[in-house]
Amino acid sequence: RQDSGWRVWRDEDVRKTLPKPTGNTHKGTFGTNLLIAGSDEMPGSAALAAIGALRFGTGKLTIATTKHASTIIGPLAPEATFSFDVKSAGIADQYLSVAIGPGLNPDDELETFIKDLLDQPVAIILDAGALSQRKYNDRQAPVIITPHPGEFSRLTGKRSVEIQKNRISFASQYAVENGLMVVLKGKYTVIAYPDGTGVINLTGNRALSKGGTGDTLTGMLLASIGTHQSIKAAVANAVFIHGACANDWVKENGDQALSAHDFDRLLPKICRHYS
Ligand code: NPW
Ligand code: AMP
Ligand code: MG
Repeated sequence: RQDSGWRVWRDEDVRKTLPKPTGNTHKGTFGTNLLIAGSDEMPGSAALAAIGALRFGTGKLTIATTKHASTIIGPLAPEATFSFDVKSAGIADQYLSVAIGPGLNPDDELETFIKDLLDQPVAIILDAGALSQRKYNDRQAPVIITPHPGEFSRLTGKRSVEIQKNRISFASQYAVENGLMVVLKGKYTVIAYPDGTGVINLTGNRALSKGGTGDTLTGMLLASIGTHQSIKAAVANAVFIHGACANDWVKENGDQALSAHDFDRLLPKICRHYS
């Protein structure tokens, strides 16, 4: 309902807010984005996030990962550069936005790194291994968390079934209390903003219920922040277009065969459709 500050994010919202080509741009116009993702065991998570970022408009992408993972990611995303010793200090001088978590082990070392990262004045997207219970002290730069209901259950201590019955109210409460944006994934992804407003996304379908599709969304969000004027629209449009790709896919292929790496082909078509 409009008066509650919540509404559906519609086709016309996307058409209105998706960035239009302007002026004489160069690869640095939209900043360099940093993806901290992937491990020896899960190199694909970083590759799939990289595909999301590169196909959703990132100018330059650096991936902080392991050397082994880089040999797998490189051939799948040759546009990306690598960092093997990323430090949180000074990150805001080098990067426009940071996404962290896909394929990372949620251990103490990672938690310490994230605490330091949260002190830096840079937009941060936290997903997968980077989602844990923690305090978010006052920050000016945005934080976006992207849990599926299982991860949101770990963050809130609430049961998944309870979360699914109260998706909007639980996501909104968490967003307001912690001063961040919550992208609560699943059928009808809920996007809660820290001011208590939010949008509901209706695109997407069960073809997305496959390992890796969330990693691709994280990469898209990373790119989206750099190309949009409004961070609210940036988040909503990434979620909308991600789902719209799956809707387009099922029209011709049904819902069984979609794989996360199909976004490499789907994103150019769907971005063009909405721009
Ligand atoms: P269940 O199974 O329904 O009982 P995890 P993950 C629950 C990386 N990946 N509604 C589910 O409960 C990621 O980036 C790497 C309700 C289960 O308990 C992460 O770093 C890939 N519950 C890491 O793997 C491709 C739901 O949550 C738990 C739910 C782990 O991520 C795959 C599962 O969540 C993957 O992306 C829902 N809609 N969805 C690669 N190729 O490298 C999930 N749950 O334990 O956080 O596992 O999401 O697979
Ligand atoms: P993750 O669980 O992190 O891999 O993320 C899965 C992605 O697929 C999220 O963007 C979900 O919103 C999306 N997704 C999974 N299942 C469905 C579904 N049944 N309908 C719509 N979107 C879905
Ligand atoms: Mg995930």
